Amino acid sequence: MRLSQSFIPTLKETPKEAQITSHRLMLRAGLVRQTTSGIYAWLPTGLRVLRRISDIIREEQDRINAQEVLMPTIQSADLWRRSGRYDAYGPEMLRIQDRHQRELLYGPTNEEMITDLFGQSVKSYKDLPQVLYQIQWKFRDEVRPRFGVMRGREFLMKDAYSFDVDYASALTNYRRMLLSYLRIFQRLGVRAVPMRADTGPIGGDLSYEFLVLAPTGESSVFYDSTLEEQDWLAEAVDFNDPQALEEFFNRVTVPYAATDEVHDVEAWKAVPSDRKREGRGIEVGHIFYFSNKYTESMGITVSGHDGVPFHPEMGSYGIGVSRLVGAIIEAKHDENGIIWPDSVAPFRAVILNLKMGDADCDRVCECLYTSASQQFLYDDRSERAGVKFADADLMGHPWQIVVGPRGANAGVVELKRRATGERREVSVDEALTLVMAS
Ligand code: P5A
Repeated sequence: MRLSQSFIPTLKETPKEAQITSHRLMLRAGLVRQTTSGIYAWLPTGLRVLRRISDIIREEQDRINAQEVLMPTIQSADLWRRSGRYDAYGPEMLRIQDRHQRELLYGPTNEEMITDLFGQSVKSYKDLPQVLYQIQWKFRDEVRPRFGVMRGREFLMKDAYSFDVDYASALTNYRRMLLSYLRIFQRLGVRAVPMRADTGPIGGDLSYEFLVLAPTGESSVFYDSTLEEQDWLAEAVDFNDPQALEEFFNRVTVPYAATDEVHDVEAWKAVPSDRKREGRGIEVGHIFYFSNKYTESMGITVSGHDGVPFHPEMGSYGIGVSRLVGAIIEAKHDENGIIWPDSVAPFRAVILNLKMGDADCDRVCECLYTSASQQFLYDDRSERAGVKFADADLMGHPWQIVVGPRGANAGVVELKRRATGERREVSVDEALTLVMAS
């Protein structure tokens, strides 16, 4: 994309309404704009990040054989009356009436809808297990929307739902999902620690939250530092082997880690003091096992191997996709701006033309740009070098390819790595190879 023609409205001033770094940087880098309280429009760069996060989530969910669906955002109130949650959900639910005075709502989550869809189509234990997921907008009329996309009212969630014949197989799906989540967050370039948590309005009796550690997080957390050091991608756990999953789950969830809501002071005492970590975290994922809470209340049965109907066991598994954009920035920034991990960056690199109109600069830049124009941002504005450097740091592209007249004449560019600040002079070809390999 050519910056001179793009819609990336960066701001020089720090917006007054933004209280935390990620919110400030998202507005300044032109990723989002608020349209009304707690509701955001995603501009081209922000949308690219949202898509890259979604793509990684999809790959990892597909890997464990979860199947993608897309459910509507608008749901009928009757569906929620069947589970008994219509009244229980309270003022966080946005309730709507259509022209025929039928009661509808903007879905805050989809347990009811997926349970109903499942019940319409699955009649026998032979069709189990099933794991379905979607990436779809949700609405929760939060009392205090704040911190930008971190606690919005409309937000993008990946929500998955599992259906199983019995407790043992439900637990296997739950553990599989936990492993999938650990892989997802690591691929997104952040450390998310799994912690025992409260279940809230979703219900059930087994629940883990995934928290990105950051001082601006809304949750207080207590955890054993060994959890920070794991390389989950290096784990060769076979997703299809229930025993391997159980062994893995036990290994991961034994070290102490809990949010303040379920903090166990006695268990905390047993953690060696040099490994005790207390701090704050941003909840980026939450997984639940709730047995047959929804299948039972909504009257959904399938026939068992003995012919006797039963209510399938369920779990649900959420990731805050739009919140993650904020959480990644909270974890990855410096005083100059965002530092995107390669895996989610909106562009692989920015090309900085330090002297627009100089024949050598223009030629080298065009040559670089046309080699992968969809993945590069080309700063072809007639701005001072200082402005271009500042904007590049603010926007956080993993690489900056700096093209000045003297170097360009000799076929040389300066390559800067945003995360480390390291700079080196390389040939145009070498620059391309390094950038494309990361
Ligand atoms: C799990 C999937 C659920 O709703 N039902 C379907 C379950 N869980 S949850 O914990 O309530 O939400 C899942 C994740 O969504 C993100 N999230 C939010 N993100 C931005 N703004 C909000 N107001 C908001 N509320 C929840 C969180 O990351 C949460 O873990």
